[in-house]
Amino acid sequence: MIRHLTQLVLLMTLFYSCSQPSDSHNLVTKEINTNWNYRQVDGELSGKATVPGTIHTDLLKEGKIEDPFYRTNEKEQQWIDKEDWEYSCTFNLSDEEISKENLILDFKGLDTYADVYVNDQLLLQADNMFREWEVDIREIAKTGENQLRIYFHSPIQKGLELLEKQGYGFPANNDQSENGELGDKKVSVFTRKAGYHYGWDWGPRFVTSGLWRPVYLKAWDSARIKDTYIQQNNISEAKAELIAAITVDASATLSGKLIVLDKESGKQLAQKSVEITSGNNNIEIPFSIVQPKLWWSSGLGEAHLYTFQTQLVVDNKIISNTEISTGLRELKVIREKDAEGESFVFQLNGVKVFAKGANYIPNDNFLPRVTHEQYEKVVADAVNSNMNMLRVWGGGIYENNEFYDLCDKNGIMIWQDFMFACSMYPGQPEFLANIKQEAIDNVVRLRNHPSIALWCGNNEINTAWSYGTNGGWGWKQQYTDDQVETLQQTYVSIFHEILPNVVQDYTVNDFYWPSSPQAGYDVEQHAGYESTSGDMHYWGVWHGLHRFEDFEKYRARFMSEYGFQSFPDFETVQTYTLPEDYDIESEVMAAHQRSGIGNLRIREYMSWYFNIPSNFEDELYMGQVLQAYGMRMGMEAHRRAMPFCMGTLFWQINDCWPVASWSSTDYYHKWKAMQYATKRAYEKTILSAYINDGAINIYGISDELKDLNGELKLQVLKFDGTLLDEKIITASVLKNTSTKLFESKDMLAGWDASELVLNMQLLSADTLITENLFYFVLPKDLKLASPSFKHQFIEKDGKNYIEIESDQVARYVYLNVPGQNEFFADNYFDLLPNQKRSIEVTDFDPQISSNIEIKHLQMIK
Ligand code: BMA
Repeated sequence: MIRHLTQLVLLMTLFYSCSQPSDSHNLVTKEINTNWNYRQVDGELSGKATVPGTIHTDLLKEGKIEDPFYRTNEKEQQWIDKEDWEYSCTFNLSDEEISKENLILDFKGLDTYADVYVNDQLLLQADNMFREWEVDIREIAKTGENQLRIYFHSPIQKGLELLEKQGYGFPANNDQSENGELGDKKVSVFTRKAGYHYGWDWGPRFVTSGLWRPVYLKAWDSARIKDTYIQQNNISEAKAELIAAITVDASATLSGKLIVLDKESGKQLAQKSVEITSGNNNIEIPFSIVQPKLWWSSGLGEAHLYTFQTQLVVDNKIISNTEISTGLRELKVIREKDAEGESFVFQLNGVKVFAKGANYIPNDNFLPRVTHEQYEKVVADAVNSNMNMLRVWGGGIYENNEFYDLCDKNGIMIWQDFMFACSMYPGQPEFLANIKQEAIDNVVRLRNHPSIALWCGNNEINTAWSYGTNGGWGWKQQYTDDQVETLQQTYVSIFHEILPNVVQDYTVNDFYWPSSPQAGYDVEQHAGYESTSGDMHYWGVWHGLHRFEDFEKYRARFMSEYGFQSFPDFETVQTYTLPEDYDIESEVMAAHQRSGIGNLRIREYMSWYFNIPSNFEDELYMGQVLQAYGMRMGMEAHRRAMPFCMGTLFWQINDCWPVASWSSTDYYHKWKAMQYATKRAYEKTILSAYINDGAINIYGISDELKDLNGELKLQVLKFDGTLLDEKIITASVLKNTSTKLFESKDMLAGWDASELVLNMQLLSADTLITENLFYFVLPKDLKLASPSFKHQFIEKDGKNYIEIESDQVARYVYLNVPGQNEFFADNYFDLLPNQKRSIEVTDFDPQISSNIEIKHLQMIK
């Protein structure tokens, strides 16, 4: 029997390998990225260009402008976006390439009004940075040298023409037209280009031009697989029912077969004979995988990816193939009526997931210079601080594929906005058609990514316009009734027709949400701070001058934005300042603080909770401590509100230049105090306390899928470590929710609250699961003594650590090595007396022991 089986396997292998089609390498692809030059159309400037790139970075590289981010250089560089620029290069075509039936140039991204000429013939007039353009050059191209020339019209001049044609402007609060020397002429809305290029309340104004994504030359015969979409129709642990929806683009009729393979096992999953006709052919091939490995978000399980290969085989030759990596999962947004309103919760493979994360903006004003390492860093920062979701916000870009690949691989779910934010838009048919094509291009490009959890129409426009009422941000007051009607109609067309239709037509089961925030799907369902359905942007803290304690009151079903600013640390500040600028109110510091109320707010809140230091460096430190303190209260309040609230995404994880902003990591991806606070607040299981009506309430919050039965240990300590009281209570922390474990009005038994800290520990079978500290009074009212520290660096198993201890409670202990890159796995932490802490140090340099600085709250005057 065994012998027979072996023979059979052998025979099958033989048959399989005999019938294996050979790869005919039909498609030739090459990137056109060398020998580029730029030229100022009405001026003298010209030189070598980098593609992908921008005019600003080309001018910088050639020394024709200074570093745009340094001091107030931005001001002097506003002329660049008023100019037309021409980019050109030559590329060679071989006899083989020229003899192919199909020859195209594939522009992955042109920023933005770009007239494309090949051998002096105009082939394309692009007008949307977010679209991909393919141009047929078959008739124009020749063997040997060919010329490619791209004329970029000034986006500002184009915008001004469009504004004039329109006759009236549109609201665009963040468009810094004044800084762009355009007075109140806000032209950003007329151009399909990243909104933040025109400035934002955390970003400078650099309206770029250039080839911001690569250009490819592609040549092939007869047919190519243009696109493969792995449709996930029914996914369970038992079975994944899938369809490979394949688009074949053919220049002639042909007979062949399409094959779908699993790359890892080499196993053929499906095959279909096909009769291809000239043009686009859409072919669906159903297949299934029994007991698939599912894709899970970070914290819940492995983010397993399958790689599916598709092959178009004609005459036993593979003439075209594709490779798609995707994760198999069922991901839904559950909106169900309940006693309090309507839920808003992501459900992954049947598990309701509390979303922990942040909003994400582009990593640079000059997009093409963002490196793969930087993308890796942001996603790693998210994972390492226990996040499972990022929101790609609508004033930036539909990110590069590599960003989503990293999110797929690391289990970071993506809330994906379409690129519309805080503005109203023109509604001419050609503008709407452009938007529709932009949506199709990006939905088709991104739909195989398992990380995409939701598509959202826009950022805050529903709230700002406040459809049908006079509320919102007061935008309507400047318009006649007819204009209001027109603007509203355009809003409905884009966000309630065009975009949801594209999501519906081009994806299977993807969820679309018209605007963030909204209380419901309908256009009239505006979100307010009292909403008990939909998502919420809670800006009472910061804009509304609410106290941090108010995070407890405004408990959203899904908190998709809230935030508080801080300055970057001193070393980052030094990258854009001179010593004479070291004052929060100096011209240079003010140029790197784009929120009009920014410094005022920071200082006001600082005076409520901490002290305002007199020294510049200390103020930077204190600003970060303040942000971490307040935002941690927010994160914990949202998690305590589980399962009513099922998500918290703070504003914002990153920066696009060095600036004071709401970010938790700065432009150089350095962790601010808040990122460390996030890591703690987003741990799988936490203890969290707050005072309500004079009573301390302690909660156990868990993202685990199993209940935990353990003990809650509560120690009331004096700052020198004296133990005043200890309680050990049995505690059941229920799975995937928040459980109140303890409440008491007389915990302090007459002691002075300003001299005490509560050490809370959750233990299970004597193992410490999690711990947290709680102080009974505001930080500024604590009677902290001056601690002395002992520290040493040790090496263990090839890793470096700092061991540190203190003789008194020390708050917000900040370890820093000026001018060096050490990363401390924990920082801005509190130390209890005589509790040795061991913290891993990466990028360790032995020199650091002599240079290390230790800062803490008590030493700041
Ligand atoms: C949010 C965002 C951004 C802005 C931030 C801070 O509403 O959507 O528009 O940068 O507030 O004001």
